[in-house]
Parts: sequence; structure tokens; C-alpha cells
Amino acid sequence: MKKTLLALFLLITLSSQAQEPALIPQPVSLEKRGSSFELNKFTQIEVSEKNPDLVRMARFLSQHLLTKTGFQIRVILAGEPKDNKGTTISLSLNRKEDAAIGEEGYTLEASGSYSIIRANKPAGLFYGIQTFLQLFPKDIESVEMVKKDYWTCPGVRITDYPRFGWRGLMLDVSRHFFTKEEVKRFIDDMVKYKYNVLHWHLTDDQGWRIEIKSLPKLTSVGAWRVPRVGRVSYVTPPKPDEPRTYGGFYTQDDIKEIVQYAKDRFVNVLPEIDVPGHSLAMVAAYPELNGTPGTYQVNSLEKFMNWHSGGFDALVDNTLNPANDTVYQYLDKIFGEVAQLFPFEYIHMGGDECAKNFWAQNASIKKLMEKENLKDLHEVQSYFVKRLGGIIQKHGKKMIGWDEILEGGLAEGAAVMSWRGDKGGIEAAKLKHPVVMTPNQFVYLDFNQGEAWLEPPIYANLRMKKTYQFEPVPDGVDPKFILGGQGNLWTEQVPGLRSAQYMVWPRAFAIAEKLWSPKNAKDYNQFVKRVEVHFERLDAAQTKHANTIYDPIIVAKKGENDKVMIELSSEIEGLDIYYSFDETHPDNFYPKYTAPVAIPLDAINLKVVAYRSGKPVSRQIDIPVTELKRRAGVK
Ligand code: TNX
Repeated sequence: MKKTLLALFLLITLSSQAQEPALIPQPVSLEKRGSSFELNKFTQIEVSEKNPDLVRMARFLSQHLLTKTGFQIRVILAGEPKDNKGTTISLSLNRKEDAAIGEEGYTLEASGSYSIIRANKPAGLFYGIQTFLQLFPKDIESVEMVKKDYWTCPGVRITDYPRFGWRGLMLDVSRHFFTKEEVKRFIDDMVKYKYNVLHWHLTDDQGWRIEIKSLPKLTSVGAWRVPRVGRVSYVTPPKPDEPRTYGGFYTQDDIKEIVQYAKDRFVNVLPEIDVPGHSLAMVAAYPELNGTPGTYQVNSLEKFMNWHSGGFDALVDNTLNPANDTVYQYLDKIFGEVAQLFPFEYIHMGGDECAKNFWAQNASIKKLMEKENLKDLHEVQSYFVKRLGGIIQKHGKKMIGWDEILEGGLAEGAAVMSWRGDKGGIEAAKLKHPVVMTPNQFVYLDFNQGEAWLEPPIYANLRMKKTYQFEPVPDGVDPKFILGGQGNLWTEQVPGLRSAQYMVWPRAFAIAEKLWSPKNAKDYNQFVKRVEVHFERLDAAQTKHANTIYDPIIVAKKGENDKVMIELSSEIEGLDIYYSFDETHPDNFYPKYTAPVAIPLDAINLKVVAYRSGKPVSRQIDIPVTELKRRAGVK
């Protein structure tokens, strides 16, 4: 009797080793069933047939498991003799298509000594493998090999497929350069969360990053600027002969390598060449391309645009001259080479934020307007975009651009990336054009995600909670025109991979879920629980992430008699917030926030900290009263 009890106890503790599934993105359906699956050194991966894609997926999984666990896992063909001591992970391409799961879906069953991932296409197997790995403890992500006798995942049956086919992240490599290895790492992190488009913002005012063999100055001149740290637009302008040492570019071989690396992981790479605005790096290389004679230099993040309530003007002409035929000859060369390098069906031509103030003074543009009967400068931009659209089409690609390409008339067949909210997406979908949704108020990953006083300087805030409210299909729009969406990481204030990761995670968890999971997956509190599990996985993988979800939200409001009232809240549930005004550090024995508080006379700083279950979870935020008054609009 005692022995049986002991055996039962052991069994229960063993099976309870398997953690609760905490998957991101949430699968379409998940059922816990059977006992947990065990991975050990005798485990084998069995493929249903000798299909090269299938074998590649099997090797991909065995390689991952080898580096993390040290187990040498054999890949065998179904029917070949098995090691009886071992458990089996079977990968299978459906002979008869499973219509429910489509091109990227999969089913996964794991229990006891057998797991099987089935899909119609290799991409589905790849996503099934990502899910399977997420079912194991965090050490399966560890950078260092973790030695254990066996690993377990809970017994499950999962059916899963994406809501959208376009699930992207945009990386701006112009404002700051990211090496080839860093871009690969960015892709590695994306695919764990089932992203499948890398939108690569390759050119901008601060640097041209892609080798164009027929126009070598684009990179020999256009890829280099003066190094600066500090706040964009506030940095010291370069001195006339200051060395231009900051930058870099990808050779065409580098590009091919990255495209292949992405393809092996089912990621399409969308190249962006941003014209006719945001073109200062190109103009620095070939000054004949803008309409304002002069010499130009790649921008080093110093101020060169003037933003005002009515819009913006360029202080330096960073635009291409749409009335100059040479411009189109250059673009033909550039887009021709780009089309050769990138297999994806779309090329992004930018089109955003093109200042018109230099165009307005340009005689050749005036002539063009008369000749082509263009009534304003929006129509001039539209003329440019349409002509470029023809070039892109000639090179066998479809054009996509930022929502400004709607202004003055949308080019035939063009897809629109809606960034200034939903508006552009709604308009384009009504015109029956394909749309990718990237509304800045939900998915701009350059916006700060916590208390602005502590975060990198940027003009807007976007907390993960708000990102989780992203809904890719705007009301009243036919979903068939919405290809999907993206999170966009602009990098004016993001100088390297670690800070890029910090800005991306955890908000890209929320975006991944909105793009993959069914529309009804919207339980935020439950999502937060999974996010916390994944923080540990990112830590194991040495991927940086923000912890700003724990930071109290501080709001300063003007109360009666110009008093400043402070409101404290949090973006996740279950936190207790403590504060001080007396220059000492608050802990959980200090006043706990329950209702708005007035700033006491002579206070210098507000200090705030969040606890959960008696333990500190947030940073301590020290914020000057002068700043709080500024926010409340009180002198
Ligand atoms: C607007 S979004 C831009 C970028 C900036 C970004 C900063 C878009 C199409 N253009 O050039 O980097 O804002 O948030």
C-alpha cells in the first residue's frame, strides 16, 4: 500500500513538472489531455516521407534541441526501426489537405511517449514546432546548454492557424545601422511568435543601406554620417569637416544571405526604398536629383524639418524632383536591382511625409503641372507615385506605400500601409485596394512604453495595454482587403539591437496575438499572465525586453485653485502603488495610493513604486514636481 502511494505521489509530481501551457500567440483551440510528453536522449524525430522540406524542418528541430539540451536526436523516416527506449516526435505533411488549417496552420498532439505535428505545408510545421517549443520550460530557450535527464511538456491537443497572412515587424536600419548578424537575430526572435514579414526600411535621410551596383555613391556617400547621441532634432549639427564615420550598408551578397535566412524561416522580406521624401541620403550622393541646386550631406539626426500645427516644411531639400526625367532613370536602376534581390511580390516605395515647400518654388514642377494638368502638389506627388508604380510593375513587382500615396489619387493596383490611424486603410479598402494596417496609436514601437521621464525621448507614448486593443479590421471595412498588420520600429532613438529588443518586447507579443489569434482572443489579464511567462523565456534567450508594464502610470491634472492633483494607476491588475513626497524612498510601508492626491507645499519630487503580493515589481520612478506642474499646465 505504502509503495503504491509512493508511486502515485511520484507520478503526480512528475506529471506536474510539465508547466501550464502559456502560448503566445494564443492558438485557435487548445485542449489539455493525457499525460505529459517526455523528451529524453533517446527521443527521435520521425518524418512521414522523404520530402526535403520536411527533413529540413526535422533537422531544424533536432538542431535546436541539441544546442539547448545536449540530446543528439536522430531523424528517422516513418517505418524505419525505432529505439524502444525513446519517445517520438512525428512531423507529417498531410496527404489529404486539412482545409480548416490552410497554408500556415497545424495540428499538434503531445502526450506520453508520442507527439505529432501535422500540417498541409512546411510553414505550418514550422509554426507547429514553435508552439511545441513554447510548451517546454524556459530553459529550452537558454543560451547556455541546460543538462537534464528529461524534459516534459504538458499533454495537449492543439489546432491552430492564423487570422491574417501578413504578420509583420518593420525595422528601420537607416536612422541607426544594424549589422547582418543583428538582423538575423531580429528574425530569430520574430519567428518564435509567428511573424512572417520583415519590412526592411533600408533608406531614409540618415542613411542609404543597400548596395546598388549601378549607383555606387548611394552607399559610398549615402551610408555615412557623423555620429551623434542625444535627442533627435536637438543634436549638434555636424561641423563642416567632421568625419562621417557612423553608418554601414548591406552588400548585395549580404542581402541575398538575409533573404535566404528569412526564407528558411518562412519570413518574406519587404524592402523599402523611401521616396520622394525622406531622400536626403540619396540626394547627398547624387545632388542632381532634387530640384534645389546645392551640396548636401546625409543627416546626422540634427534638425532639418520644421514641424508645426499646419504640417511640416523641410529646411533642407530632402526630396526628389518629380519633374526631372533623370530621377526616373535612377529609380529604374534602383528598383530594378531591388526587384532582382528580393523574391517577395511587393516592394515598398515609402511615399510618406514628403515636404512640398521646395516643390512649391520649383519652376520645372510648375511646368510639369501645366503640362500634365496637375492642380496641386498632392497631384504632383501622385504623378510621381504612379510613374514609379509603372517602373515597379515593369520589374515584375507590386507596389506598396505609406498612406500618403492616397493623396492626389491612388496608383492602380497599389497596396496601402495605413499608419496615420485607420483612415488611409479604410479609404484604400473602400477603393478595393489591399491594405496593411499599422496605425501609429496602437503599433508604433518607437513610442515610449512607460513613464516618459525614464524612457528614451520620443514624442508619444504607447503602453502594451493599448497595443493589445489593436484591431486590424476597422469597422465597416470588408476584411478581405486587409492583408494583415505590422508593428513598426523606427530607430531615431534606437541605437542598437539591445535597445531594439527593448522597444519590441513585450508590445510585439500583443501585435502577434492580434495578427494570428482569433478575433475573440481578447482577455487582457490572461494575456498578461502569459506575457510574464514569456519574459522569463526572453531572459533565458538573452533577448532584452521592457519591464514597463509594472511601472505606475502617473497623471498630473490641474485641480481647484491651480493645485496639481496626482493620479496613479497601472496597466496590469493586482499592483499596489506606494509613494512619497518627502525625498525618501517609498516601500510598502509608505502611503498606498487609493485616490487623487495634491502635491504638498515645497515638495521637490514625487517618488512612486509598485508592489505585488508584498514584493517590489516596478522601478522606482522619481519625477520632479516641476515636471508634474508642466504636465498639468500649472506654473
Ligand atoms: C513618421 S511613419 C515616419 C517616420 C518616423 C516616425 C517616427 C512614417 C511612414 N514616417 O519617418 O521615423 O514617424 O515615429
